[in-house]
Amino acid sequence: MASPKTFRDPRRSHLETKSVIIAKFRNLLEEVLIRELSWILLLLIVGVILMGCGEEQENVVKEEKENTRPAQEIIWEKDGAKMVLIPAGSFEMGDHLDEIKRSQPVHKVELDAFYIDIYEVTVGQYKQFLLETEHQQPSWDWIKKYSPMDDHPMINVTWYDAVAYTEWAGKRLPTEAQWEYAARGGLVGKRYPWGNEKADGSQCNFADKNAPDDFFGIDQIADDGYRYTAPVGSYPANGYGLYDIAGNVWEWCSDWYDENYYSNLPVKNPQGPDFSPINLRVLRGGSWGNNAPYLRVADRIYYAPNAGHAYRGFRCVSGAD
Ligand SMILES: [Ca+2]
Ligand SMILES: [Ca+2]
Repeated sequence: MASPKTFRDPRRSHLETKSVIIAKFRNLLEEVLIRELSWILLLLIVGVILMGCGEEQENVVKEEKENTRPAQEIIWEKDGAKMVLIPAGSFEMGDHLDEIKRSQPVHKVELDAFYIDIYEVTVGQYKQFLLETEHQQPSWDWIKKYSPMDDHPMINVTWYDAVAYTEWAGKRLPTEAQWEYAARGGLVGKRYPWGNEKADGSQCNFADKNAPDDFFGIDQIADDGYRYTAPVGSYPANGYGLYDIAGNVWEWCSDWYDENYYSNLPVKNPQGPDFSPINLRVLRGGSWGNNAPYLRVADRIYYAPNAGHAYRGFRCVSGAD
């Protein structure tokens, strides 16, 4: 018996061929897509890894930069003084407001960064200096009257006493320019470390209503709470975190005094004149025994370097490197 002849519908055959072609095309497309997607995925993974490494690298560089930056506040090991970093910069030194002849002309000064004591040197710190050296003892009975406790500012120091202390501690007296730059606390052209407001007893210790009656120019209304010196840090700090920069005790600077120096000084890190025609050293900031005009950041007075007084003390600076 003859096998039945297979009939093949030509239309079906055409359809099958078409299906095969579509299937093959789909497979090819899938292969291509998978291959391309794999590449894209691989590239994405590599990108993420590289970005991560970049961030890590950036963080390392950032950390290194931060580690090489000087600390903002330090404790000076020798005398235990807290010091704050005053950033490098420039300012207009001198009197903008009151025509103080000895503080003019106003002139631009540029300074490197430096550290400065946030408090005046205290009686306690000065006692430690005396314990470790053979420096001459002061008259303690007299000092106790004005600065009775260890946390009061050291007084009755001559410029030479102050320099001897800085040499023992490994520091220096501030230059007049450093003192004024630090005293301004970042304010520009203001009268006092806190701004232009009149001293009322809340900002610092000066010759207020508590001062001895025979003092000249006492402010009979202001009340700062102290007849003589106050413990250091009893009033608000200025913009750089410095206390008692105005008032409490006058602060010796390293500079000789010359009334013409402001007309003839270098812009960068001025160190004061080479000598004083009248053999005087600069003091800054006013004291418990002075009225408000002496508290001005631009004002400057001067005394013989061997002249101590109950109004006079100091604070120290150090380089930032
Ligand atoms: Ca006072
Ligand atoms: Ca002071």
